[in-house]
Amino acid sequence: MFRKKSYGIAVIGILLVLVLMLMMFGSRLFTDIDETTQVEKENQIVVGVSQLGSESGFRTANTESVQNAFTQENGYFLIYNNARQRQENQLKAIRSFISQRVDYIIFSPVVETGWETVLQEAKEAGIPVILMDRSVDVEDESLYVTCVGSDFVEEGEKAGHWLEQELRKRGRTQEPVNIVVLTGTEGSSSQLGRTVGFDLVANKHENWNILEQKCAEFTSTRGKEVMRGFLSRYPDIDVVVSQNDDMTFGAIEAIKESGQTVGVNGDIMIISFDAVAGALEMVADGTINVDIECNPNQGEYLLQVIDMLEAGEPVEKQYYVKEDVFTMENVTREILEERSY
Ligand code: GYE
Repeated sequence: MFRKKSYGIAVIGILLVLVLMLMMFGSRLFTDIDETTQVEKENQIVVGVSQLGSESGFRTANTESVQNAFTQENGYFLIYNNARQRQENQLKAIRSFISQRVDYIIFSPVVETGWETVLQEAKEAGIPVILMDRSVDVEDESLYVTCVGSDFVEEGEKAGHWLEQELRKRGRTQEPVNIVVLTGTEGSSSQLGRTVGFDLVANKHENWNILEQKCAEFTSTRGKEVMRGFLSRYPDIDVVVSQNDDMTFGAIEAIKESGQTVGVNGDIMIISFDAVAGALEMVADGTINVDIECNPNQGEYLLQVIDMLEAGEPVEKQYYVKEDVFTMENVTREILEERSY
């Protein structure tokens, strides 16, 4: 009896100890998981990205590049906003990033002017701002940390230099050459820079007549409309300079519908910018004479810049991405197959 009783008490005792242990370790276990998630969150770098819109193939690729870079696996928490071409939407997005106290703000400004106030607000909140693709026109350059993008003036010059060489080859250095220009979003860095760059070369040639420059908003639909207008006003256009591929696609449609031909063996030479996959195919088959590349893969560069800032290293005020010039001569099958955008 006595032995049985003590046996029963021992079992109850062991059970009690077990329950107690489970409670202790169990709760420790849960606390640990909670703490780990908390710590993980705290370790993530929160980045607010204000993209200007989704007007072009370049833009889609640029957005993808950013989204592929700022992933949870890379240690980031990305808050992404698409401003649909409106500066006021970008201002709103940036202000919301500030109120959420993000660690970094990255944005691609739709136009260059009108950013002082919001950038000042970001600065006062101690949030570093990184510009992507396009730049801003501000007196106080300390309002942003750095800019990762393209040298648009150089891109414009590359277009001019290609035309110089081509006209020399064709022996057309004296007779008039009629040029129309489809420009991108007015006041954007890419429109301003490409215009300045091309004009720098054009001004050296008395026989180059720029008949008209007109904004087609970097979109295919507007490109077609504006090109139709050019064709109705000018019967003998020799060259179309189109500041991006999307406008070029529209412009080529308009030219073909008018009964004229384009490209290497056509009536009208086509100079384009961006070099997205669809346009490179057209370079390869001679529809587009030359495409000045604008590299949208900026996510990797932005990661590097933030790594440097996190390590307390100094960064430069401007980083230019690597870019090429494509003509029928250098667009290989390999390049076409590798093109991811
Ligand atoms: O060329 C165009 C776009 O700013 C470089 O914007 C960018 C331009 C690009 O939408 O396609």
